[in-house]
Amino acid sequence: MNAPTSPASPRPDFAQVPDLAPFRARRERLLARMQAAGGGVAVLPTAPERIRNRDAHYLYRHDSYFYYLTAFREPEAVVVLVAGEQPQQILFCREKNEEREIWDGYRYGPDAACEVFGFDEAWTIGDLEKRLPDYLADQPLVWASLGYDSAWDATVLDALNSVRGKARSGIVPPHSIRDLRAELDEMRLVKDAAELATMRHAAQISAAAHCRAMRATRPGRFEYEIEAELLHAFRSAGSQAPAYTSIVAGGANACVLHYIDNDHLLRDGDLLLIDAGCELDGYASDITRTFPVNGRFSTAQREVYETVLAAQHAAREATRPGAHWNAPHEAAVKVLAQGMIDLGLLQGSLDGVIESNAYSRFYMHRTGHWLGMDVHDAGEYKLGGEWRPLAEGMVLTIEPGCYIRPADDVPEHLWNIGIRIEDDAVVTADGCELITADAPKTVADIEALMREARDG
Ligand SMILES: [Mn+2]
Repeated sequence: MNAPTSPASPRPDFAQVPDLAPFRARRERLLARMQAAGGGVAVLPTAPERIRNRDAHYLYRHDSYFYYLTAFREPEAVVVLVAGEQPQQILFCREKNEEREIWDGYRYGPDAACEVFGFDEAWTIGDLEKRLPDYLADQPLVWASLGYDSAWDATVLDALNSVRGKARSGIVPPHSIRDLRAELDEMRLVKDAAELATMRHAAQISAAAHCRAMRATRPGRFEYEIEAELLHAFRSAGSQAPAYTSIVAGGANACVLHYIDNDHLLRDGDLLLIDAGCELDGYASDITRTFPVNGRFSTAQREVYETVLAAQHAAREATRPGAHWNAPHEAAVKVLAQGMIDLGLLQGSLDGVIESNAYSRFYMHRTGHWLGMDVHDAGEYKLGGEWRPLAEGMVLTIEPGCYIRPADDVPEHLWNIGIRIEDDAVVTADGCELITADAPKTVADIEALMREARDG
């Protein structure tokens, strides 16, 4: 590649540009889907930069849909894909600007971006408003995602109106707007080989981070110290950022499902629940482990833990091609509900506590979600009113839990026990593979790892 380089700042390592073949293949597949649905033009922007406070920005994160099709990570970019007899792939991006590059670093500019990322044409983002109507002229459909960003909605509608304004010169404007996200959601649901490779790598980094956190945990440390161990493991392995804010919840904090303060002291005799995963090259991982701060489960903690672990096993067994989306959840609920009866948390029959939803007092979330570029990834869970069947290449989490808040009718020895066990599963030809299995989760494996860390 002979991309022009700026004297102002070096071009990024080639390693930062991934293998582009899968991205091209996705653009081709989208164009084929559009063509089959009537043709037209797809327009898709990346995410805007966001101010955190005053003139400090949040760490920039590209839009997942945009990255999926382009591999391009700079802000201020739009991709235009024209279906039909002569398909066209066009990128709009920031222009070269040596002054800005001194402050903010390298930017490709249209010429280099066009060549490196494999587009037919590329233009500066400032040309978008001027050029977009030309791409829409005489096209039957516009494929766009509206309603998420009013500035983008206005850009698309202004372009459409501009084409409508030329009707008297014989130009035919698009007659309708289709939902681009719906099309991409279906594509994103089944991961290709490149995506699975990245997700496996992300999962391994996160599993290693959970091991590091277990080794570092002991009474007297603070939750944020353990969070720092996770962040160290993520970043030092090349992950760009956590995929979501890490939950490091000791003792009663584990019963707050989205606890992220992470500022409490870890006490002898408490459990520590960690829900944390890294993002690697645009893909999320999502692991939860729960373990004793002092390295040894108490009898009560172990009883609840084994119930959640058995529920996870049942959900995993129910995760295979052809099974419907809700099957793993139903399997987990069955085991958890029976466990709650056996523990004395609930009274009545198994069928009774499931039908009445009584179990949801202690298990109030679902057993999983799609996982991919977004931690709660794109994709419908139902099709035509029915839970959709699982298929090879889909990726989901399996994360049953049990959260016991103090109450008069709850046995006191179980108070403040909060447990979740979460792995990332790839649906395979005949079942599923847990790609986060390197993080220990049996009582014996967790206690062995923590003993080893303590005794050196
Ligand atoms: Mn999750």
